[in-house]
Amino acid sequence: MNEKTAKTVSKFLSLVLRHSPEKIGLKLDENGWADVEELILKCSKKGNHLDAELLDYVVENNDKKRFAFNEDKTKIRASQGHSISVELNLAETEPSEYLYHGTVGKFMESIQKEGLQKMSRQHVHLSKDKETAVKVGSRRGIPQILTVRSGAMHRDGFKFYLSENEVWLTDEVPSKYIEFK
Ligand code: HQG
Repeated sequence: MNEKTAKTVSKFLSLVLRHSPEKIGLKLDENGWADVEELILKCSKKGNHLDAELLDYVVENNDKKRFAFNEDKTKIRASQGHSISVELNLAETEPSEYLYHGTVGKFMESIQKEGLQKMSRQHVHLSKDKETAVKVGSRRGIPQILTVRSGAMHRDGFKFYLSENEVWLTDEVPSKYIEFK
C-alpha cells in the first residue's frame, strides 16, 4: 500500500468523519458512525477513490489509530477530534496525576486567562506523555507544553474520558490547574 495514498485517505476521512460529512452527502448517526458502504460509494463519487481494502489498511495502520470499525465492520467512526456534535459514549476514566497539552506561544496569554477551552472541537484534548504533546503543539509552530493537574481536577469533580485511541478528553481546564513553565 502506498503510504502517501493512505495519508491522503486519512486526511479525507478526518474531514468527513469529524467535521463535514455533508461535503460528500454522508450522514453520521448520533454516535458518529457512518455506514461503510455508503462512505465508500460517496467518497468515490466525489473523486476520492476508496475501497474496502484501502479503508481496512488505513484503519489498521493509521499512525494515531484515528478511526475504528464497529464489531461487524459495517460502520466506521473517528475515535476523537470531532467538531460536529456526536455522543461517543465514552466511559468516564480516572486520569493520572498529570496530563499534558501541546500548544504554541501566541495562545498562552489567552490560556492563562481562560484556561484550556474546546475551541472548535467537542473536547479539550490532552496526552498522557510530553512527547505526544510536543507533536500536537508542533502542528502549529514551536511547541509549548502545558502540564495539567488532572488528578486534582478529577478530585474536584471534573470528568475525564479516554478515547479508543488513547487521547484524554475533558470539557475544559481552568487556568488554576495548569502549570505554566
Ligand atoms: C488552543 C490532533 C486560546 C489549543 C491532535 C490549541 C490532537 C486556546 C487550539 C487533536 C485556548 C485548538 C486536537 C484558549 C485552547 N485561548 N487558545 N483559551 N484553549 N487553545 O486543533 O489540542 O492529528 O482544536 O492549545 O493530535 O491542538 O487531528 O486542538 O492549540 O489530539 O488526529 O486552541 O488534533 O489530532 O486546536 O488538537 P485544536 P489540539 P489529529
